[in-house]
Amino acid sequence: MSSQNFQQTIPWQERPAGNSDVIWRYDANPIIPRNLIPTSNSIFNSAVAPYNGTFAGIFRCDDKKRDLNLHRGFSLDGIDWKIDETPINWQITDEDLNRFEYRYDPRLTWLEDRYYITWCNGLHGPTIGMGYTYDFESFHFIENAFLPFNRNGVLFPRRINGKYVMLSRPSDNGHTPFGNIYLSQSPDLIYWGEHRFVMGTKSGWQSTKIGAGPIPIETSEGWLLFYHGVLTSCNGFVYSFGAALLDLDQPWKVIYRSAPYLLSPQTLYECVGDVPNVAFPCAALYEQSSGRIAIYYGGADTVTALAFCKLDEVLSFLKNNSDV
Ligand code: BMA
Repeated sequence: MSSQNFQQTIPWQERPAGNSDVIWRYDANPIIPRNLIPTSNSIFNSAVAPYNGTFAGIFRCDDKKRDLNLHRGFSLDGIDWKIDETPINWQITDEDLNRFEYRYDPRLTWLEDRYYITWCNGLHGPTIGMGYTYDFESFHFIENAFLPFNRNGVLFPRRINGKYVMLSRPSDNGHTPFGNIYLSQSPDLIYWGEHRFVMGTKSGWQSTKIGAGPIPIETSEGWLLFYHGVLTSCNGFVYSFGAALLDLDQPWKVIYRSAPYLLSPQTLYECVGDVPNVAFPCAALYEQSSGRIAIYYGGADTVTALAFCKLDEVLSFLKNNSDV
């Protein structure tokens, strides 16, 4: 287990009768409506983690001025969330870094002795901001990991061969029409280097760009990574997600990669919203004892939804449907 005090049951619902999908949706989706807090225009692409027998989360809340920022939330069951009305107040000691342009698409992981948060941080263009908290009360900014332009920074939940490891997706300053997943390594979570290419675009649902989603899940066969893939239709981008299995010791090596998507925007809350046709995962809870996985994803850049799968079924799907 990569998380602290992980004893609680993760959200779960059995696969509906007659459904043979590897990933199925929670039947009461979306779990977080766009207006859960009075100031929000939308709450989506957010991250959660087990915390002291409950769950804590870092939520992307776009407000009614359309500022993009991160808010803290808590939940007893991982489904019913209380989210702060005001954004997280980061403690930032370096004046040069203490300028707010935007913060969005957080990822959250327990790593060694605290919770780390990475997000797309606007500072002269999108880059990867990093911070930490011990208690979800005070939040400390560390640094921007990379130069702009970059998005989808996802930390591994432990060091690999002594180094911290992060996936990211170098990009541009707009609605990037390209993008591959890279990996970077660091001795101290500040200086990042030894960059490696992990995987690039392919045909169909992942033909325009791809980006890492939730924190990778460690399994005996490799790191299970859910990632989003984008197709450009005549009506704009379509964001689906699939999965890959990365080598445990050299995680830039891809062992399997799903040729078909695992979930694509098909329901009303995925197809209709501020940005139509988006299913964008940023967090997954894994329960080792049962093999259950609960995936949190944003619907249409508007709401937060939940989906479920089982580790052994995802792995066997990957083995039988892989195109690396
Ligand atoms: C990406 C990010 C995501 C968003 C997606 C679809 O570039 O900005 O936050 O969900 O576009 O608009």
